[in-house]
Amino acid sequence: MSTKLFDLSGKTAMITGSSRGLGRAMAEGMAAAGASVILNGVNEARLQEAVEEMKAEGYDVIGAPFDVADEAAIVAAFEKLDADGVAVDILVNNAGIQFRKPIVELETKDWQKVIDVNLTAVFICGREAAKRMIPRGHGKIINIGSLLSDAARATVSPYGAAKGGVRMLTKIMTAEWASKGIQVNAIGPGYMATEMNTALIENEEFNEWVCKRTPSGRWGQPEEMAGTAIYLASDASNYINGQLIYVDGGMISVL
Ligand code: GCO
Repeated sequence: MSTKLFDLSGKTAMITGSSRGLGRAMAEGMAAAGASVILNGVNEARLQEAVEEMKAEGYDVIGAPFDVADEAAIVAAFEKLDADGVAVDILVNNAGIQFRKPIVELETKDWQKVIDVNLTAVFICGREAAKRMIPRGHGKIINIGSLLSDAARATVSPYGAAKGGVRMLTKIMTAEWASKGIQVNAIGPGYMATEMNTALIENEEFNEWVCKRTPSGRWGQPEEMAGTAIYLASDASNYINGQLIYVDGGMISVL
């Protein structure tokens, strides 16, 4: 079987929230597989630094600075890509924030911000990408879920509600777009060693829990997301649709 199945040459991938963390790791992997990459971030300085770093590695990279919580900014970003003749073949809806607080202490504004970034942005970016993929008859959309798409823990209600929604939105996008040649799937990261989780890693009790609760016995590394992202972005997954694939060291599967 040819490895061309996993070749992303000639494809352009947009990864939201990709200046660092999981998004950056997936962007690096897709670029190494041949894709041209559109990095996104809300902090323009950090985004430009990431673009320059990846260009220095010899990759074809541009930056698209927009806040995924700002619908007008998303629409304008896609319209600029249109004007520049850049077609997004692969969209990774990765941008996400976390806000940990018990429900009874959580203010609605903080709930809403997490929902806006972690769920509504997936809808808006997905809609804008699909509007352009449908006429072309092909496209790949990869939404980033979470263990919290299926399993719960206390103090992360907006994040879990959003990630549960991402799982279902992935299926509804499939229902509407699979017949148009678009494959929509999700990746569920386990407990990954990212900046979002620094507080958890540095918490001795939580760190011990993750290492004991994860069958692989350790936190995941951002780079360990790249292979599944490449797979779901490539022709190797043209008959995979509506799935959520866990990259979690086995945590979701073992009591
Ligand atoms: C938390 C963590 C999780 C992980 C990841 C697990 O507070 O429990 O932030 O949400 O980041 O989503 O899949």
